[in-house]
Amino acid sequence: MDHWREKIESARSLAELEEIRVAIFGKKGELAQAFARLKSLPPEEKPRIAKELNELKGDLTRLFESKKEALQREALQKRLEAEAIDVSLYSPRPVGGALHPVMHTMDRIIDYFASLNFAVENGPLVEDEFHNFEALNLPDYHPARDMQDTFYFKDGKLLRTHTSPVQIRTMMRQKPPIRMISPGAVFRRDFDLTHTPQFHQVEGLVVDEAGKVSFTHLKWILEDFLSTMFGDVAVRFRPSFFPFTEPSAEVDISCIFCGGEGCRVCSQTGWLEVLGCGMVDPNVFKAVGYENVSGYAFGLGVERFAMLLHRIPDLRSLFEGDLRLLEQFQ
Ligand code: 2NM
Repeated sequence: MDHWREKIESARSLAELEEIRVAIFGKKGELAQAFARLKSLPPEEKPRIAKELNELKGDLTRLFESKKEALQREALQKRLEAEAIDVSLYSPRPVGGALHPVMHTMDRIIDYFASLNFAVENGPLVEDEFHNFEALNLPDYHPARDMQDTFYFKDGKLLRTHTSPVQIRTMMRQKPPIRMISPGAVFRRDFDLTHTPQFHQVEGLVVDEAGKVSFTHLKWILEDFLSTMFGDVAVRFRPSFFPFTEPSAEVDISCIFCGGEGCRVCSQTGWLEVLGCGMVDPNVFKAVGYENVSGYAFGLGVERFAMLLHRIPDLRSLFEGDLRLLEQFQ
């Protein structure tokens, strides 16, 4: 029966060993056949041969188990070698992320006002007519409330068209003095070369007892803000109109592309419009229940600031998510 031992010893793989196991130990295997032949032996020989067969079966089983273990160890070793990773090999670094230029610009604007103790306030993107329009002295016949300009929901709610409702909510929640900005996304039904349906604003508001806040303060802070953002530029205030401020002004800086000489970007005027502002209209204070106060407010578009600061010529490139643009702001 030594050929069984040799067979087990000779197995070169677990698959081969399994075939041998079936041939020796299987239901119709050689051991089973040998046990079956016991029946035809003379009775006086049966016990001895049966004992020998049982001992042989035990020996072969032990041999089989140790061969199996050895082959398993070998297979594991082979696999470890095949799948080994050399962690000391060179690998290119993954590309790092970067802030989108609009968010980077927003952060710079927030940093300026936060350094002057302005609180940074947030509010809902889905607003109602009261906070987005009525309280801001935009009566219901005002063209800004038209379906053409505003995204309305079926229930009469709307996507805020500016961040001013955050000022309204802050004033209704707190008492003066107030010194705040509201950065965030706003939405308008407008999509062409110079408009996107979603863009970002930062608006600011300062309110204190009547007489304590004047247009002079507004002029100072916006001039300081604009020279912090754009460096050495001239700043000019032009009379304008907004429903929520009186008096109102639009603010220009001298063109940062031509230095005021006149070029394509500034339409040969030498000036770039960057801000709107004014003294808060008494009707706004009435709507939030404030009496005997005065205040100033201002608002700006973050995309426009980002385009000027980074000299990005096409507004749409800010919204396309093209990695070739974003990689330039690592
Ligand atoms: C602007 C221009 C002028 C403004 C007014 C208010 C509020 F709610 F306090 F009345 N918030 N923002 C404002 C004023 C915004 O953006 C061009």
